[in-house]
This record gives sequence, structure tokens and C-alpha cells, in this order.
Amino acid sequence: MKLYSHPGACSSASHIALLEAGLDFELIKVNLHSDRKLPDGRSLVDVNQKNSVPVLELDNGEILTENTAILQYIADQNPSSGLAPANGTWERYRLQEWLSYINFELHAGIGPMFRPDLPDEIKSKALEKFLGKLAHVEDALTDNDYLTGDQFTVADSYLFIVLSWTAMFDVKLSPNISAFQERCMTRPHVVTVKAVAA
Ligand SMILES: N[C@@H](CCC(=O)N[C@@H](CS)C(=O)NCC(=O)O)C(=O)O
Repeated sequence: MKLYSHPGACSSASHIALLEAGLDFELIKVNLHSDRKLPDGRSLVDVNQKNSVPVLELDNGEILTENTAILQYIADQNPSSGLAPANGTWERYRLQEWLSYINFELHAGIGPMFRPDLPDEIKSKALEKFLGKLAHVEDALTDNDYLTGDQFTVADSYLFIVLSWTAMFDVKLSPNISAFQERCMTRPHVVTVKAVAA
């Protein structure tokens, strides 16, 4: 399968997940800041009508988009990786609860910070709201190494990437969240993905 990713963007969460799951894949780098041309001459929009990453292309030609779907698909390809609890279990719904929170409240919440067209006033309000949403994460990490307990899951890979964006702004993260970031950075696959440049 192929992962279309802009290194450092949300698609890096899927990159981490693919490595953690030990799956065979090809990384197709897409530069979102340029013309989004792909190595084969097509454009990102030819593969994904939404013109965004991540995109997962399966060997049978199926195209899957959206972080929350792709991350769960990857996890399910190797259940022994522990990247997601089994489908239909209560623990799986907990994971989905986190994936939704990260996708909507955190990922979309920090989005305005990357919009050059928005005034600073709107951006600082968005950042304040985003930091407020992190209180729930800080709380969840009080007694847990990772969001759902001791096991690193795809929710953690997604959270890690979204948190990494805060380094671009004048933000001091709370203690449990900072410890979570350091813990993730002890994982060799996380370090590998962080080192991939656009
Ligand atoms: N709803 C999508 C959003 C993905 C998304 O926001 N991707 C960003 C990178 S982090 C992107 O490709 N932005 C380019 C654009 O929207 O033009 C998902 O959750 O997968």
C-alpha cells in the first residue's frame, strides 16, 4: 500500500502507525506548500478529490482518506500491534472517542494558526481555545502513559503529531502532556517519522 503524506502534517500520524504495525508500504511525499505534484506526474487532487493528506492507497486500488479511518484501518491490519483494541469492544469505542476529540477539537482547533489570511486576534482566540481543550488530555494522562492506558495506540500517534505543531508558537505545555511527548520520543518509529523532512 501507499501512504501519501506531507512530513510533519497530520499524515505523519499514519506514517508512525504503519511503522508501529510493521506493515509494508511506500511513502509518497507530498509537499502541501508547493503545487502538490506527485512523483508520477499526477497531482494530489487526482488521487484525493479533497486535495488533502493523509491518503492511503491499497494494493487493490482502493483509496481511503480521513485520519480517523486510515489510522483504524492500519491498526486493524495487525491486531497484535495493540494499536487499536478489537472492533466491537468497549475499549474500541474509547479509542474512537479519543480519535474524534483529537480530529475535531485539537487538529481542527489549531488549524486557524496556519491560516495566513486570518488576523492575529482570531488566531490568539483559537490558540486559547485549543489550549483549553488540552486540559482534558492533561487529565487523562495523569495516571496513564498513553491516552487509553499503558498501550500506545493510533490515538497517541495522532495526538503526538498535533502536539508537535505547538512548538511553532509561544506555548508552554502542561506537565503530563510534556511527559507524554518525551515518552513518545523514546519510540524509535516516532523518532524516524519526526526525522523525515518535507
Ligand atoms: N478531514 C481530514 C483533514 C486532513 C487535513 O487537514 N490535512 C491537512 C494536513 S494536516 C491538509 O492536507 N491540508 C491541505 C489542504 O486542506 O489544502 C482528515 O481528518 O483526514
